[in-house]
Amino acid sequence: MTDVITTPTVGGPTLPQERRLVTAIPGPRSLALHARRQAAVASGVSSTLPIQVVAAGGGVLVDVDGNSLIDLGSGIAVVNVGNADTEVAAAVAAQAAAFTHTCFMITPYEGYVAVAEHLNRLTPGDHEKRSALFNSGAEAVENAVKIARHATGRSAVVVLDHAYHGRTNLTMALTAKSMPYKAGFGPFAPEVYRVPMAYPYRWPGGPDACGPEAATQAIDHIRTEIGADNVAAILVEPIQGEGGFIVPGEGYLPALVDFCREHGILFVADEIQTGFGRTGHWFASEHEGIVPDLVTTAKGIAGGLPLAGVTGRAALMDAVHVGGLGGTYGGNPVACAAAVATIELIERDGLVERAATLGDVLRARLEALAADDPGIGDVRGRGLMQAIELVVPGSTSPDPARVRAVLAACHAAGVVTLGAGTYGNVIRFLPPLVIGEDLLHEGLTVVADALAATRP
Ligand code: PLZ
Repeated sequence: MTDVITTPTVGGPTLPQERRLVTAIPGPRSLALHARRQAAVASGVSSTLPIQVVAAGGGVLVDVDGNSLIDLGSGIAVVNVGNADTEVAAAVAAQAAAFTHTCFMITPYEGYVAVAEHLNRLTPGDHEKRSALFNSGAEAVENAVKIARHATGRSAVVVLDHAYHGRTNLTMALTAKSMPYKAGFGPFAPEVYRVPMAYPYRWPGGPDACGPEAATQAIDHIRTEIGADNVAAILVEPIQGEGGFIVPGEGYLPALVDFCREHGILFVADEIQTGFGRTGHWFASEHEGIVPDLVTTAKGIAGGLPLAGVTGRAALMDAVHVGGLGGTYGGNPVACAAAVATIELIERDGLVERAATLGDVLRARLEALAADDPGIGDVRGRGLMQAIELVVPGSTSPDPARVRAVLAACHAAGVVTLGAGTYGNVIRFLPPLVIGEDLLHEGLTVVADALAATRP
């Protein structure tokens, strides 16, 4: 035990929007808490940057030593509306003062219904929809698979190379990458099949051929080795997240959608990382005009509170028998109050449009960096979901060591940046949609300096 005191501090948008370092990162109080944490918390739960946060808001995180860091990660695409937003915090406080839990399966309440109405309205397509709420992204994905299997009477689920869908047993099976997500945790759920993803930067035939060729390979694999009639659903991230912010080659997703329609297969979009304005549309499927049969949501839905959803065609969602879906906490009233406030804020403040315009700023900076750095092999993404892929110059060999060095330098300089990618060689940028443009530029200048200092 140490004597570190972590008195809560008021966060939210009124926190000074500045990078301010008063100690080394992490500072002495953070390190003391980190030592406590190591003695108390299982080491399998990792932390990218062990500063201990006491307040956050807008585009900054403030730690226990008084440092203010620029947030280019949003807690992995969660606090799209900014941390501890005033209206979200007020909605949470009001709901917590009224009631915190009844269990929607026992005695329901309006907040759950209101979130379902918002999801039905905002997800792609104007067909009749229904929603069900859960606690985490993985739980939403599991339920989408349950619904798809029930509605189709089929069992096979098709997922893509580089996919990430969660850490529960079924979602580990759906996730592609072994280390750290799956290694040693098997056996995994059966009836999960993986097909090629259209990864333009790494496609042997080049980025232009990527979409059609990958679709042909995927469809051929389904026809010959799985059997289209056995497939309940094809599950995709419309832009892959943990896999490295891979935007599928043009034509790939529409070809899969057509194939699904032809064979009675459900097309399920996992919009957990891409949703709620992140990519410059409410949902990333919209960039390609895709209308999924089912959509999973989480992360950005509730301003930081745990909430997730499955939204889909009414006939599919209602195919499940009464009592077949649920869970003690799914659609918790406090989380629902946060979600209603979050969604209203995104709409009222035009944050979807802001993600698009600020995304152009971010993209221009990253392309300028790539123009004179032969170790940046690719710049990609949409809106405020962009990334750079680092490679050994003159090749496409991944350079994860440089990514680790760049991230460490950014962290030391007070900028929270995240890695990603099957090969660990991607740096991803996910700032809150409300971040000030100046602060975004300052954060990116720190990234630029870190890249310059590590140039191969
Ligand atoms: N689907 C597309 O991005 C969560 C996971 C980080 P949960 N991504 C961040 C980690 O290392 O655990 C994610 C996602 C997509 C599903 C999930 C799972 O969402 O809320 O983490 O369960």
